[in-house]
Order: sequence, then C-alpha cells, then structure tokens
Amino acid sequence: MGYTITEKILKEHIVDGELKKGTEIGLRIDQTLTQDATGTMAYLEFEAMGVPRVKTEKSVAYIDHNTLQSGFENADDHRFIGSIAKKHGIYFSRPGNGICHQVHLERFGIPGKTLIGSDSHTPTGGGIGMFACGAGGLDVAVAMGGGAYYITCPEVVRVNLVGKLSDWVSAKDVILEVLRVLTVKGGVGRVIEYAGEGVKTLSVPERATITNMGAELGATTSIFPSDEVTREFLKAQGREDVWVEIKADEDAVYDHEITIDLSALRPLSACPHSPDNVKPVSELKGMKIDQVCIGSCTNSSYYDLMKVATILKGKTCHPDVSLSIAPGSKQVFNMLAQNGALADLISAGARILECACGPCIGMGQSPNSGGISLRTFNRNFEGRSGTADGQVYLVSPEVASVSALTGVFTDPHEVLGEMPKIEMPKEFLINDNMVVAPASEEEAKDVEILRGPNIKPFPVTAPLEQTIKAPAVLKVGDNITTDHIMPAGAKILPYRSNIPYLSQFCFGVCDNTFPQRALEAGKSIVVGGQNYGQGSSREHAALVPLYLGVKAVLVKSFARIHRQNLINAGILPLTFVHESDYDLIDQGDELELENVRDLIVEGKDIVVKNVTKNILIPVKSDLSGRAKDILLLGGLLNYTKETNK
Ligand code: MIC
Ligand code: SF4
Repeated sequence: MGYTITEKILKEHIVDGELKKGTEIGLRIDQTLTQDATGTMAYLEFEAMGVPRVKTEKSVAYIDHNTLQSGFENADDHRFIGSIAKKHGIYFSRPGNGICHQVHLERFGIPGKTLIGSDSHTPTGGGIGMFACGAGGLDVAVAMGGGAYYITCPEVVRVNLVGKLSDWVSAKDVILEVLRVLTVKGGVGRVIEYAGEGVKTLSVPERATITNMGAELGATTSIFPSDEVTREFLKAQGREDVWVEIKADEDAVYDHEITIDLSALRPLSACPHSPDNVKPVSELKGMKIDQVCIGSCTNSSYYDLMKVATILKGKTCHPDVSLSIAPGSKQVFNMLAQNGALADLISAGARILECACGPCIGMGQSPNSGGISLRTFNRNFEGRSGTADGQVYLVSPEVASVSALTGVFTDPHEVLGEMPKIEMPKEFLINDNMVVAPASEEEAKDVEILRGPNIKPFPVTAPLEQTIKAPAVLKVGDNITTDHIMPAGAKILPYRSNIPYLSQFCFGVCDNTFPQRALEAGKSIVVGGQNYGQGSSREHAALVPLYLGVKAVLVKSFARIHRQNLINAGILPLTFVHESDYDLIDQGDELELENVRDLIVEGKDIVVKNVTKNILIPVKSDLSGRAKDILLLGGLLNYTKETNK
C-alpha cells in the first residue's frame, strides 16, 4: 500500500507515538515562525524555559501585525522581539519586510520540511509541499527549544482537481468552493491534500492561497505536491537547491475524496459573517459597495497584484468606493514599483498601505457604519474589521478590483473582455536586507534584551483541582471564534503582552459584562456549542480566560488549536457526551465536577452536576497521556520545566 504526501512527511518526522489515525503523535519540527501579535508572548515563554539557543534548522520572527504605532507599545514590542531573536539564534524579519506567510514562502520554506507558526495561516507553506501547522505560542516556544509538536494523527482528504480555471476565476474561488462543500468544521482532524491533473495548472501563489485558507476549514493543514511548478518558483527565488520532489504514491489510500472541476467554477464570495457562507457572485451582483481592500496573506502575491494592476490600469476607482492595497512583501512591493504597476495602482486612486496585515486584523481601514466591504482576505468574522456592523465579503482579487471600478458587486466575466495572461517571473527581485541574522553564540552573551513597560508577566497557572465547583458564567452558541473570545484590532492588539489589560475585552463581542462577572465569581466555567475556538491561533484566547478564573470549558466540539491552547494554559476542555445536553445548562447555573482530577488520572467517566437544576450530565475529556500530565502540572510551561529537569 502506498503513502499520501502527509504520511510520507509524518513518517520522516515522527518522534513519539505511531502513525495511527486518531492517536496523538509527536513531530520533530524543522522550522518555526512567529509574528509580533503572538510573538512577544511566545518569546517570553521561550525565555522562561531557559534554553539559550533555538534547536530548529531555522526560526524566523516576523513583524507584520502590530505595525500601527500610535503609542510606544508596538514599537517597544518590536524592539523586544528583535533583541531576543538576536540573542537566541532566530532570524528577524524587520517591519516593512512583509507578512510572515508570504515572506516565509518566498525566502525560507522548504518542501518536505515541518513548520509550525504562532499563526493559524502557517499552512500557507503547504503551497510548496511543507507540512506547516498553526499552533499556540507555547507550542512554538517548545519546538524552538527542540521539543516535539503534538497533533492528533490526521485523516487525509484527497481533493482531486480536474480541468483548468476559466478566465477571471481564481484560486480564491477554488478554496471558497472547498469551504462551501466542507464548511468551517469540515477539516477538523484532517489534512487536505490536493491532487489530480488540475494541480499542475496552478502556480505556487495560487496553491498558497488555497492552503492558506485551509485554516478556515479547521484543518490540521493543507498540502500540495512539490513538482516542477514548485521547482520553477524556488528557482526564480534563487533557491532551487532546496527543491525536492514530493508526491503521493499512485496507490495511496485516502480517508475521503472530493473532486473539484476547475473549469466549472465561477467567481464566488463568502458572505457575512463566515468564510463558509459562500454564494456565487452572480447572485450578489449589483449590490452597492463602500470599500475594497486587497492584500493579506491570502492574496497579496506579485501574481495577484499584477492582475489587480492590469484591471485598474488607466481607470479610476468609483467615487463612492475607498480602495486600499497592501502588498504582501517587500519583494512584491519592490517588483511592482520597478515594473511600473505600482504607478497604475496609484493612478487609479488606490490607497497604498505598507506591506503588512493591516485591515485584515483591524489595523486601520475599518469600514463605515454598516459599510459593505469586499476583501481578498480569509476571515469575515463579525466585528473583525473594527466596525461592529461592517459587512465583509471575501472575494478574489479579480472581483475586488473590478468592483472597485464599478462601485457595485461585479462579476468580471460580464464587464471585462479576455483575461490578460500574467506570467510568473523567471526571477524574483531578491534582497534579504531586511532580515537580520542572529548573533553568533559568542556574541549572543553580550546582547541585551530590550523590554518596554507594556510587557507584563505570564498569568499564573495552577494544577488541575480535585473538584471544580463554579458557575456557568457564560453560555455561547456554535462556531465561536477566537476573535469573539479575545478580539484583536488596532485598539487592543498593542496589549498582547499585557494580559490584565486585555482581559477587559474578553468575549466583548458576545457579552461585555463577562470580564466583570467572571472576576466577581472567582472561578467559572464557559459553556459553548460546536467548533468552539475556530479561527486565530492566539493563545490569548486561553490565557485571558485563565487570568479571569475560567477553570473549564464545556462545549459540543472544539477547534484543534484552541483546544490545545486551553490545555497548555491549564484549563480543562470538556465535551458533552450527548450534544443535546447543552440545553440542560443555562447561563448562571452552578456546576460541579466532583473528584475530576482523580477521574482524569484513572481514565474514568466524568459527570457534571448541574447543582441549580439537580441534573447529572455525562461529559468527556478525551485527553492523551501527555495532555493529562500537562493539566495535572498546571500547563505546558510547568510541564516542560518539569520534564526537562
Ligand atoms: C488572524 O488572522 O486572526 C491572526 C491575527 O493572524 C491570528 C494570530 C493572532 O491573533 O495574533 C491567527 O490567524 O492565528
Ligand atoms: Fe495577517 Fe490577516 Fe494573514 Fe492573519 S490572516 S496573518 S492578520 S494577513
């Protein structure tokens, strides 16, 4: 029996457990990346582990999220990350160099290697055949220290691509179609592997758009083969030497298979407020729009922005539309500047932003009240744009740019003629002058770590208690995102290293009385529905509840990264044995988990007593041996210190 790409890479990297689906496996991690919004905490955690130098093949710290400097906080954090990177053997990608995933794909990614990043869109690397996963900051810190990264050995879904994309249809439409079919929970516990004849018709940036947004499926990761197209891309990046061929065996066995006929796809859009709320653009056409934002780690490549420049050339964006464009990297920005495409964007009236995440994470360009915003990004969760009632539609760069001209939702097929062919460059413009190499081991001793006053200590974790008695301080519904639990945006993001300050905003989108009520209760339990914690990898969505006294989270089902973050923070994740029992708990009910510590140690059934209603509710923890130990010791930091003794 042959192997899938996933199995081939996992086989080479497994250091704990065995390749048995559904069981926990530990992987050796070759590369790590961090960004600044999660990085400050990740490096504080790395420091606390006391490892002098990273043990990975390559670790890179990017500055791309918190680039709005309206106070000292972000600038201080950048200096902190720069100094800690220098001291501990980490490459530092300076602000201005671009979005972590775009730059990593261009300059550092290697087919067949494992990568984890403290950002949920790390699977972008799957576009060149990397096994790349988003993870919490603590998991990344452990991997930098040479520790394994643990995942549930995934099922593998084969997405069979046939045919070829028609004019004005793009990679964004492919992943939107996959999201329409599989939904935001469809990837949980699975790797999405692309295969079939259609693969070779897609360039690396197109593949990376698809693997990037696999994060929205909740997938462990997404991956393409590494083939001649990959080789050409790496060659044009001056890195052909790192290319290796990776493909699935002919007789590889998959757990599921879906087929997507690229030729049959038409432009699509994800409507508010979920990436799987997908409709054909033909059904939305004519709707008046207020804003267009082009960029983000999903669609900000040279290839994407050349398409945009070609559409906008010689035209003016509609008087009622604000158009902003953020190139994905300095390389992209520079190439557009040198070939004149940047001038076409500027002439058309685009507001050019620095190459960073920008509006994607609410760092500026929030739409007007109730404003309709077309974005080439990957997430359209409620409130994420910074405008509570903003209506964000996710679309391809083609739909975004043509709609910016017409002022209404437009299907490019109907107004533009034949699609001009954009060639992939034979040589990208290579200049790594904004990547600072770490100090040598000798020099590292003298590197001073620069800390600002915004950096507050890591919240105190505690070993799992014998009995948890606490009220259900909050009850929420299905598909709660980490943006609901711990919102981002320009006003809050600068405090990512200040948990006490951040805590005031916890669950603000759902119920802004939660932080106060949780503090008053002292200890609390959060109750939720399906796919709880989807979206961002931010461990702050666990660390802040920890600070507010949350002891357990009881839901119908969890998203992968968030569940791990809860365990890492020492918060007990529980699921209902019968999903309908969700209805047996109301917000405010007093709950009790008697002898839960012993029951977990002994692997016995756990029951939640709803003291208010006098009902017993069976729940499960599904914890691996390692996860149990982490909880018993009060979180991953304590566990790592203990096991490294
Ligand atoms: C996001 O897209 O939500 C982010 C901001 O990049 C996050 C990371 C963070 O919250 O800092 C992610 O995707 O993990
Ligand atoms: Fe940045 Fe947006 Fe990508 Fe997150 S999704 S890494 S905020 S560009």
